[in-house]
Amino acid sequence: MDARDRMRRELMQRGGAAIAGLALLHAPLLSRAFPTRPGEEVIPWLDQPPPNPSGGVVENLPRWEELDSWLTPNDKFFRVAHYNKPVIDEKAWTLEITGRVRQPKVLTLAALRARPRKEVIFTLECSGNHGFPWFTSGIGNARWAGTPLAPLLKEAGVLPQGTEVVFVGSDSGEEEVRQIKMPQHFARSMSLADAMNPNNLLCYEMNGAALPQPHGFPVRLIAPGWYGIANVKWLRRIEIWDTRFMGRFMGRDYVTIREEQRNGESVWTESSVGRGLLKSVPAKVTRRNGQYRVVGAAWGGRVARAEVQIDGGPWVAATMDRSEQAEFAWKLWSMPWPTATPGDHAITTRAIDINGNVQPAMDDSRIARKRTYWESNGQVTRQLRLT
Ligand SMILES: Nc1nc2c(c(=O)[nH]1)N[C@H]1C(S)=C(S)[C@@H](COP(=O)(O)O)O[C@H]1N2
Ligand SMILES: [Mo]
Repeated sequence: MDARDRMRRELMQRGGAAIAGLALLHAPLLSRAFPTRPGEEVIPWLDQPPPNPSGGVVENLPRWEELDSWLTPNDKFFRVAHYNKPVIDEKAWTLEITGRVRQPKVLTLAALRARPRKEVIFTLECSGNHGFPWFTSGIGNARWAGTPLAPLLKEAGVLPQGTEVVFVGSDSGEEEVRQIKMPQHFARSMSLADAMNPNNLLCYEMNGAALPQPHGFPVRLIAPGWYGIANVKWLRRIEIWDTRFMGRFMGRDYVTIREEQRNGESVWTESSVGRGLLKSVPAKVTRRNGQYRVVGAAWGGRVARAEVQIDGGPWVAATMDRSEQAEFAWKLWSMPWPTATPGDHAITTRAIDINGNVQPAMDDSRIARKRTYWESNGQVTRQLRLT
């Protein structure tokens, strides 16, 4: 973070008035991608995703064309639930911290709420997003609030042999491994070092409201920078283990299989989905007074800029919306399209991070040689017809 970022963040923390003042002084610098401007109409994409066939596992997918705010309202936020969707009575609920600790803990919601409060604005994307034609908007940005996890783990006193932190949800289903059928709760793990990251929250609030039931009421893990799967909802237990955790969502599902070429040799790798990857999309094309513009989002890593390619032409830098920014939040951007002509068009975008890494093209080996659908951060192309 450089000095200007720091200043911008301080201004943001001081609130909207300071930002509004700054926006007036530096209007061209702080050009806003959002919200929709008066008189602006959205041109719908031609390539609409097919209906969601997931049978309730994935719900509430928005259309990208609807994007008109930096924060996603709770009722517009996508949802994923692999097992049941528990409705939890907060009075009967406790969170247990157990396993390889000196001082196991049982915490009520009131006890968690009484602890220091922290907020983070974090864009949560399902790592399956763009893994299927129907699943292309499994992402949302919210202001999450809760209490930091690290001090609680410290108070519990993780023993020297404790290396793995397992987050267990209240939801459960039946799993079969090596012909053994067993009931299992939804669970994901992190190394102790990753779990101790000061950004991780035991989250009880989403955009100023109590965490909604479908998003994990009363408490979920929020792990900024990680794919959705790490953010365990309906939390029930945190277990400290001295072995690796190998549950379904760590070791079987949410696993990326790739065939890599190393010095002319083919090497197959299997890895567990972890941190979010650099990505962007064209969200919508708008028209006002005959003027077109492309609006989009970029996220997953430390995004520096976004570029837009129309009909296979040159890559053109978009204008980043600097009015609203946060370290773990998507960046919105826009680009005027003065040469728009009637007919069919293809719009592709790519994100570039502060180290110059570029979001891979669909034919990049990282994407083309990937055999599973998770971590699909290849460049997205959308189709459009102008009349
Ligand atoms: N307990 C529990 N937590 C869970 C899941 C789940 O099925 N059960 N799904 C995960 C997945 S795959 C994603 S993408 C995110 C989605 O979070 P959301 O439903 O709040 O959008 O929750 C994660 N946490
Ligand atoms: Mo997910």
